Amino acid sequence: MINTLLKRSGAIGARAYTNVAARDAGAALGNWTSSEKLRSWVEEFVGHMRPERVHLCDGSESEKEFMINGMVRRGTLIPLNPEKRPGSYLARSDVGDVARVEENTYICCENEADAGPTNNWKDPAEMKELMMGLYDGCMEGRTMYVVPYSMGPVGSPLSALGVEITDSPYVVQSMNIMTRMGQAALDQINSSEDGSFVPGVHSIGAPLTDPKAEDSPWPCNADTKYITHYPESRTIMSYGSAYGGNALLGKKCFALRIASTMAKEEGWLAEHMLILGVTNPEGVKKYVAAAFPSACGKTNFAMMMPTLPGWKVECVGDDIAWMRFKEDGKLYAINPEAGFFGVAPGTSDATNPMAMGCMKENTIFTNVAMTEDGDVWWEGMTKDAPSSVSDWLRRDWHADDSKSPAAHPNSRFAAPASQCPIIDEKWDQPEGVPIDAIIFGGRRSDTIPLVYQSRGWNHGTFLGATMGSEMTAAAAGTVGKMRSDPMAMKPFCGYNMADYFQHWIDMGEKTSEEKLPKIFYVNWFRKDAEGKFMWPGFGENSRVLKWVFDRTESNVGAVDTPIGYLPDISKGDLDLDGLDIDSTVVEELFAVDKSTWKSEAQVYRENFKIYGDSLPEAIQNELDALESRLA
Ligand code: GTP
Ligand code: SPV
Ligand code: MN
Repeated sequence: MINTLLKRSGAIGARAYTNVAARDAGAALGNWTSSEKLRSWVEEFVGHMRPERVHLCDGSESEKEFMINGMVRRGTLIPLNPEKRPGSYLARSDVGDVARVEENTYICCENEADAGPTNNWKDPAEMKELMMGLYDGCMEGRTMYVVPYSMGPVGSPLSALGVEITDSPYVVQSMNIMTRMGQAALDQINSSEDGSFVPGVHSIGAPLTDPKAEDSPWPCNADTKYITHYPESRTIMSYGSAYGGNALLGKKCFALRIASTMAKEEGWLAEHMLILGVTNPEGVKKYVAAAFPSACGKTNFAMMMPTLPGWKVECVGDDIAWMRFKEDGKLYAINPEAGFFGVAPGTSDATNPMAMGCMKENTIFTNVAMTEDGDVWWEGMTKDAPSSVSDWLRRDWHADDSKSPAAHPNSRFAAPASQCPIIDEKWDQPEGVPIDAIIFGGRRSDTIPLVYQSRGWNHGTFLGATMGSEMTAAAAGTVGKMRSDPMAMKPFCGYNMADYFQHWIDMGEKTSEEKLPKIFYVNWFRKDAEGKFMWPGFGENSRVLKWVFDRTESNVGAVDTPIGYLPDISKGDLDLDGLDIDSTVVEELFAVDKSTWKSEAQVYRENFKIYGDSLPEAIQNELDALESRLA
């Protein structure tokens, strides 16, 4: 107890955290936490996973320094040139561990039907047994880190607490960037009545049984990976991977899969959405949330530099939104994360200067290339590639005879949100921001227009439910393959997708029509016959955002089409001033061809078949109505 008091008052010099031999873990835990639930849970896994040491995290600078030094010594992190990228490091993963593994991701609830047709399911008891088998002695020779964190501002009624056990120091320091990790979150757990938190167990599955053998810079289990969720007990168990959403359990596992089931029970929304603030030239500000599938433009849209004069975008979050209706009848959103885990390739001063600003310092890069002067590089970062770099596979790479990209297509940067040059003043506020518009969007080379508006909340829910997108490198699988990805939640919904649609319909009944956010659909990724993007995208997307902004107050026109409301280009509804674009291209970007759309609707009908009778009537009605408008 004295120890704890001293630590909190900062009286213990450099070492505020606790790092002890495993046999001393029990006593250390007693000093660290008053939560019986936390203590006994950690003790159980110390006994079972048999780490050599146990490290109880406090999220301090001294802890960060200690852990980073250790990772640099082991070759896990390479310090970047401090004159180019102060406080920043490069990590290069194992080739067998480069993205989320959806095939090995499971929702384990009592009834298979509750996981629904879009999730892998296993009986919770069976899966736990399998996981406990894998966890047996899995941390031998390693340190177990215990990581308390808050998703959302510490103490906000919209936030939630978690604790991750892991044997990856890379995961710990990534969590330090991506969440509010450390003492403040632990204090919340200690003072909450039931010590309530979401327990997440994680191991890379690579015990160091031979003390003489050299450790790999990126230890993981190349063959066996399991990412498992137990919504009924609100717990997470992950094994084998140290990459992104597989391992940083606060992100997809908690803030989406577990949180979506909590949200369903408690009447709120946990969504794969960015949140941005947009101010028009008159100084009116609104907030917008947008769901695009992985690697389909959320980070870019969230930090966009509008090309339209007088317009300003500020960033609240780039990946996840937790949203609730408040007493005033409006929907409020918080970003549960504290950092950005962004896609590197394609990010440049031209496409996303604000993201480039976020990662100027204190950033962990993973699987990008390293330049000769100790900085980072990836495809698309500069117009011309440097003549030679060290690629993500640690090989010499030469621009003039390169057969493969220097950076992995799913290479990423992890940077603190507070470093974003256009971070919104309310991003860290416990009360959240009021949402006026929700935008859905996928990566579609054909059919879907640049932007259109739904006819109302239920139709908007239908647009989300029918979202399709071409797959990206964010998940293991075939890049470019079309798949149904409702609301960008196909890989992240912790329960039956059909019930999730119904939950959205029900949410629309919680407030009056005029207070509900207006729902839109966008597609930046239409391609021409040569396979080139037809719309310039990025900052030019401000033209679309302006139309969305003005539509929320009916300040701009639209034309009523069978699929929804589109800007009437002939009447100038979409501001194309100063944009060098062919009028035939614009026409095509907004064409609603009935026969194409009849086939599109047919695809929706096909995709809905997996839900059988559980597809909500309201959604079925929207499909029927679309087809009759197209007839
Ligand atoms: P996750 O972090 O995986 O959830 O991805 P995300 O949705 O945040 O996607 P991100 O903004 O990182 O963009 C992914 C890729 O799409 C990058 O290579 C971008 O350069 C590219 N991209 C983003 N916006 C646009 C756009 O408006 N037009 C085009 N053509 N490409 C874009
Ligand atoms: C995504 O795939 O949507 C991501 C990256 O945001 S990961 O954290 O790996 O899930
Ligand atoms: Mn994402």
